[in-house]
Amino acid sequence: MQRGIGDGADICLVSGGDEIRLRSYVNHAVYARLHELDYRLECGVDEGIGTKFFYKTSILARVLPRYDWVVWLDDDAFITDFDRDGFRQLIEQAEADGHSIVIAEGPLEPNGFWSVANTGVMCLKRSPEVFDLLSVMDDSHLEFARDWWDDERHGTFTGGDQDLFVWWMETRGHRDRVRIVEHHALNSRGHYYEDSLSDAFVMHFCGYPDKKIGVVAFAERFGIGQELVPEDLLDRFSVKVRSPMTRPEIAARTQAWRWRGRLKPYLKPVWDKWRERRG
Ligand SMILES: [Mn+2]
Repeated sequence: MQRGIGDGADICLVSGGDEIRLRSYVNHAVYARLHELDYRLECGVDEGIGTKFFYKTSILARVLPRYDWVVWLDDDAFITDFDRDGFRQLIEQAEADGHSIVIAEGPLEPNGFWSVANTGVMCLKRSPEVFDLLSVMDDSHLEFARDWWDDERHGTFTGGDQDLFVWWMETRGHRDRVRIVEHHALNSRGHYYEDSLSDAFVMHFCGYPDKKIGVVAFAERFGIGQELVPEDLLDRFSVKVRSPMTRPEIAARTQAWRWRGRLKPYLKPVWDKWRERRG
């Protein structure tokens, strides 16, 4: 039986990659239970994957046929506003407006990175457009995207699925199927949070050299556990293991993080040169 949009069963949150490295799966699962969405954590290993970004393609190609909509969440994206029924609202709006994809702008990062859209979080409808998108999300199409890319217009080229998304949207005639929302609505960054976890819907830890300590530092800033899930919801959904990173590990990683910060001005020119040579 085909169920209607809005009763929960046909929207699935999906995350994964080739390893479990952060506590985000608890964050995602609790949110999904609370808002009656399905949730899948998938391992994307498959034949012919050259770049780690494309585990995402492999996962989405398997999961999308099973639902009306899937919400992709990178493993470094954590929901911070549990009261907000944000995915469902965006999807209902998209259905009303004839959109097949809802994605957020890639807002300016402290390191100067930005992009037209950020593929760390996106709502995707089971539709011909989205299957077409998945068909170009692989290593073999990256050189087309790179040749076409204009830093001034499109932002930072990252060498992955995000660039392919922008290239696909702008060149394959699907721009009118895509809604690009403002970052607070779907996919934000730490420096855009002021004093509350509900300042934005999802916090995406992109660009952190040590994501684990990035999450812990953000959690401590807001006096919440390492899952970024409110205590009453951890209780309600029977989460037994909480904030597993120990004090000594936090101290050691924080120290390493500080050293990296101190060395960065010296290492950056070397890194830039290496990237340049790589093209
Ligand atoms: Mn990410």
